[in-house]
Amino acid sequence: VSILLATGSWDPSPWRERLARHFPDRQIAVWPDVVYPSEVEHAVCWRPEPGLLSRFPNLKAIHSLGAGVDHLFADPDLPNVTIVRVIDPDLTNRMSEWVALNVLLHHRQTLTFLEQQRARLWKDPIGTPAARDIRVGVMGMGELGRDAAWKLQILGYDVAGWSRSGEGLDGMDTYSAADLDEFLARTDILVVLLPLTASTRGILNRDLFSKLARHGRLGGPVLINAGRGGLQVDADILSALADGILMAASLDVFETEPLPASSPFWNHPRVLVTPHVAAESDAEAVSAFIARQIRTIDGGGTPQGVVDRVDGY
Ligand code: NDP
Ligand code: OXD
Repeated sequence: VSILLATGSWDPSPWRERLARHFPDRQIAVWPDVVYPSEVEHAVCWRPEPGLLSRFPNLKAIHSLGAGVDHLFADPDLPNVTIVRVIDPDLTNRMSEWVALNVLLHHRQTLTFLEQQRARLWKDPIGTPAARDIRVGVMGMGELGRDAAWKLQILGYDVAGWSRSGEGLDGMDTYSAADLDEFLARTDILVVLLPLTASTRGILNRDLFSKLARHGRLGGPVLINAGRGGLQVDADILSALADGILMAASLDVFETEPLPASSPFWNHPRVLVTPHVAAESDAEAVSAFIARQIRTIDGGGTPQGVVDRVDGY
């Protein structure tokens, strides 16, 4: 029985090594070196090429190497089998680190201080507001959003969430999809941890930015997106930054990845760019998670992280 490994542009070696350790009795077939397609029961993938997964007639499950599954739904021939995504404390902690770093970065005006440092400029105190006076809004209160929101609350921020159902964390205001405008109106720093689906594509646009709080303590709203590039309209972020609808942004994801060298984001003084590394999939932790789900499925049980094909996340 084999496990197919198709890692797109990622190096397959660390994944093959870990999966082989978890399943010494199984063949780990690294695409395109698959000898017997009919033996493949599990596919472990990151951005597999469209049409690839339909070639395995006995496939039981597709395992995403990350938390997101939009890369799988991009395949029009995706077989109708169980889809499993990563839910793991290692990944969650990494994302919360990136979110906390970026909320603190904008709250503590680090982009301005970097400019001043480069200019050898020492200025007197500027009246930094307290964390409790900064309203952070977390869009997407799933596995990642809830952990980040909770950690931001511990840092002292005034945190609220937004999710489709309105479910979030006990003791924290969470707005439902219908209350988006109300959520935006109380938000100084918008943290986005949504999945990319038909209903979230392009949601981060000029109209949405213009509904963020206008009189917060930071002097203007800040966008922090580590969800997916397809959630945002890059050109709208740039124009909103140009006319003050947004004051600054931290972006880990972009409409086109890798971000083209010609993108104005690269040297924008009010934007921090990271290359889709907010929460990297650690081969050790993520392989262990996937191995557990493979064993559960093979034993007839229900794995963790099953994706709803209709909702797309
Ligand atoms: P979850 O599925 O656990 O959570 C998704 C959240 O988004 C839920 O709260 C859900 O609402 C909400 N949501 C979905 N659709 C809508 C909608 N139409 N309107 C309002 N809310 C909506 O996902 P995770 O937290 O595990 O991951 C989120 C995303 O983070 C991933 O899909 C991936 O794209 C991205 N990611 C990025 C990484 C990076 O390095 N940049 C790394 C890992 C993940 P409800 O609770 O009501 O279902
Ligand atoms: C993920 C990612 O979805 O790395 O896990 O983007």
